[in-house]
Amino acid sequence: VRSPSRPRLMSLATLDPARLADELDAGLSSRPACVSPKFLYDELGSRLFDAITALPEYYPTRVEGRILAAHRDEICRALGAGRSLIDLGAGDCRKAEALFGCLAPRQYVALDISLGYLAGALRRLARDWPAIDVIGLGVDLAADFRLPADIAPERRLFFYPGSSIGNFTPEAAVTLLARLRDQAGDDGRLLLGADLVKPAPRLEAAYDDPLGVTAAFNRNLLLHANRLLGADFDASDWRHLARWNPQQSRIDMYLEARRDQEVSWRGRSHFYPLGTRIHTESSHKYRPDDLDRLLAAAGWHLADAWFDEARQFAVVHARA
Ligand code: AVI
Repeated sequence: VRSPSRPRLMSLATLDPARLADELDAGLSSRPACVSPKFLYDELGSRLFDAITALPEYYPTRVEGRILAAHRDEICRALGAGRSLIDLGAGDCRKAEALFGCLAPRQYVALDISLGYLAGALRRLARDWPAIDVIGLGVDLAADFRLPADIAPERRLFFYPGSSIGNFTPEAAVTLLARLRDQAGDDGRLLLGADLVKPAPRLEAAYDDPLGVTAAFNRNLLLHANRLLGADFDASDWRHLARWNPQQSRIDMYLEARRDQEVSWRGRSHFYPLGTRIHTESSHKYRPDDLDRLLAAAGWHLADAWFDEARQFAVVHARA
């Protein structure tokens, strides 16, 4: 018999450390250097991201929370109770938990690349919500993954809040959403949060805060690389940059070398001249019509959309 205070934790093969290390090695060795934003999320990275969500300049989490709170009953009516709630990039699981009361999920499946960080949040949830079957799954959402058989195949609700879909290129976002559609079943649903286009100064301030929390989040990727690859990056030698890219409708984040430097890992030395940039993340911002097209391209049907008054952020509901 499963103890209610013990969530089940599993990891999919896509989280294999050797495979992740090879991918990071390739990204840091290429010129221009470019790595997947998933490498921002080791345990410390997840904590730093939590701190970002509390910053006055970082509006997405707060605005999305307000939309979810203001339309909670309508959202829950549209989705229907008793589903398997599958939370992508769950982090501290707070956003999903805010919907537990009205969605009454029979199963809660939290997916995250940082399983260690997730485990603490899930232990608390399993204790506080003993009627819900709580499962934690370590997954690389950028990989081709399939949900394990433990997850109920019917009445699935994929919850992807926070505009994390924006951290994928539009093409990769369609691939991920289509993968979800494929595993949703005929009665599956998607509740997706997406950040909307707004003036550049507002966006750049959200990604380059005066306390330097986002800078620490970005630089922590180098500490993660030191651990994963046995590299010897000195994080203080790298400057955080966040720039609005109007052609691609996205914020681009970089680490820029403050001086010429040699960094070694896996028995090889890599030269980064002063000013070299490592592209660490893009955060795409959408227009409401783009979202409609994105969902349709992935085989989903847009059913509802909720916005804040200033139309800064959207929460959309799609049916399979
Ligand atoms: C997780 N993701 C939606 C965040 C974003 O806004 O793109 C990550 C982030 N990067 C810098 N600040 C926050």
